[in-house]
Amino acid sequence: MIRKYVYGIPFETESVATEMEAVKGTPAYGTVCMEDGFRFACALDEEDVVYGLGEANRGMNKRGYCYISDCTDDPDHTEDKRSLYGAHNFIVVSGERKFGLFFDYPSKMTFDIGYTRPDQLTVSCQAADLYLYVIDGANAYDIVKQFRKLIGRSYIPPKFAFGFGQSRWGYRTKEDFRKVAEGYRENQIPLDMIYMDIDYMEAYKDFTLNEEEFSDFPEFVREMKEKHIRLIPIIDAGVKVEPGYEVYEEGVKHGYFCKREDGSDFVAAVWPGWTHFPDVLNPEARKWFGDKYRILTDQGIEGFWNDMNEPAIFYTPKGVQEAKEAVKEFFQDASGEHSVFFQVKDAVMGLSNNDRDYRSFYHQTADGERVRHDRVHNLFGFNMTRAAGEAFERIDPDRRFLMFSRSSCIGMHRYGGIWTGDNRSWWSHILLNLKMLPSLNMCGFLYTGADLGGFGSDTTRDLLLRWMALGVFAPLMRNHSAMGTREQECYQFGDPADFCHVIQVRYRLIPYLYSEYMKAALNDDLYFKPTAFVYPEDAHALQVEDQLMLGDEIMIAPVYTQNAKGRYVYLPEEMKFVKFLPDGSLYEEILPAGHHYVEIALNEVPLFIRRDRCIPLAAAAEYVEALDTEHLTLIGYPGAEYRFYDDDGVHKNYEDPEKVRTLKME
Ligand code: MIG
Repeated sequence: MIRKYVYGIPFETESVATEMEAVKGTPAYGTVCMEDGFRFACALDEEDVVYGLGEANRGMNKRGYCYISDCTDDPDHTEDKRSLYGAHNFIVVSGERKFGLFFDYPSKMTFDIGYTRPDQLTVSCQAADLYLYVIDGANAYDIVKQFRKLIGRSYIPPKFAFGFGQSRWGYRTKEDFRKVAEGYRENQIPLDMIYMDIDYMEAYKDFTLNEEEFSDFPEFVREMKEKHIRLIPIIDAGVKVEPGYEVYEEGVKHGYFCKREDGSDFVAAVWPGWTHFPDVLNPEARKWFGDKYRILTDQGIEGFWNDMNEPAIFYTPKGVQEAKEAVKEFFQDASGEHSVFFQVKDAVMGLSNNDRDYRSFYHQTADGERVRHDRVHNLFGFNMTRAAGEAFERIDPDRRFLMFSRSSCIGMHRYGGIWTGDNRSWWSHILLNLKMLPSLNMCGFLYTGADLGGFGSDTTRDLLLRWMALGVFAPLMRNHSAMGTREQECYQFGDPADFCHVIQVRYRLIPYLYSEYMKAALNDDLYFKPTAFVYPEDAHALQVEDQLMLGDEIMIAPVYTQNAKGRYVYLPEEMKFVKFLPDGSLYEEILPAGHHYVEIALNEVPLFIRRDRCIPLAAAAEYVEALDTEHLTLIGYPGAEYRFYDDDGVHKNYEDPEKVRTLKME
């Protein structure tokens, strides 16, 4: 049961896909105060667990910290951070009382979840203009499913997007890409995608190609496709200011860029230097920007990743001016006063992603209203990706395109997935990745994954292997790293056999993973769940933060500690422990419910099959299209049945009942 409340005059975010009448009165469970902005408060019982918030820091249980929905480009995901790239304002309180809350609000919002006071939840924002959805249900899982129905079906990628992808910031030339393709193919390591980061463009101009290298781009795309590898280019939010550059000229001419108060085009520096931001909140501008993706799809490209769309700002002319003055004053000042030093420090350190800049430009919305950016900040990434998603519908309505974004807001889950941004080669980030996955699913984001091996800092062989043994299960499985860090393609660590094995396990599992993804997407269900969602009566399961349920059949429990030879795992029921061994065989052992220590070597991939269930396995292949899904083996409990969904992975006729067949394990 869902109730919708309205406060003030909300901005229509289009996060929710279902029309609903608002009800009068105050929501059960809490109090609303509208004196100074908006504030929802309620008491938390000792036993309450709080789920949700999607792409947020810390645990699956969000209790005990303060989170701020404020899409931010921050590459330091340390434990103290309150904001990451997304704004996912959905939480579920689960204890004696069980209810979900969705705050449909487009700007900065604070979730104090037992932080200021351990027994109090307070959700607040500056403007008392929003919709609040309150969801009652039998349990947390049920509430999440109702919410997912409310916000509309999650994005469905093409099947090739379940293959493995290699990326690195720094690939620039054809030779760079060929080397990666060869590194994988020569070593028989499966691969479906190579990502093109910003250096494929000419001077970081969106929808252009570095002509010297890619004068015959369609030919190069074809060359890679012959190897069964797809190139996936990045698109950044900022459009370079450069007379003669078509995208710039058109945008200026038609008024499609975000504007300053005086009506001039807003200028911010990002990778290309000075840029304008396409006003993706304006439907006409959104259509225009989306249609630009056609420049690349016409050349054979079938997928993209959208970056810098918080939108990230390095600096603005105004910020630079102020910093300059502060620096000048500092050097002229002989007083030795600290205050002058701190002033210059603040002015320089605060140049990037500054609130003042976000307050200095405007969008033109559907109804012709002008709205200041900071009031709708969290909608930018959503609408940039929506621009692409809506364009794909026009380009080829029957075809699926790969699309994922860095910044997001609930609503964007209908148009694309997300990757979780600039993590580090830290062991703690394997665990952060794991904890985020079910929370993201709760908010509609099913096609997600982290940069395996870590984006920033130098990786190590063991870290990459352990992280990949988690990534094997994430719909988006990609190895990506930053310029200047140690090279981390899977063939850079001596004998690649172990990496080859781990990725082969991924491909063997794709029939199952894809089937579970499709069932989750088509039924507004979860692909990843906390164990507590499946075993709500089990007090231990309620506390597990380092294991996940995947689909209806398996549980995963990767190793995330350096030098560990295994790990502790909790089984809420009897399960079959399966390890994929490097020689291609399986280790299988039935373990009773309870706590266990299981040994897992660096080159083994573990999973647990639930009692009386089974999953299909394919023979390994070097790319998704080569997988034989007609001849599958089943592993798990003999006599069990599995409802297997499969389709061509390209088109959208999902509902055809022929696509599901029942497999029975002998
Ligand atoms: O300011 O395009 O998160 O994946 O490699 C950095 C370069 C810009 C940030 C993305 C990262 C990408 C990088 N980008």
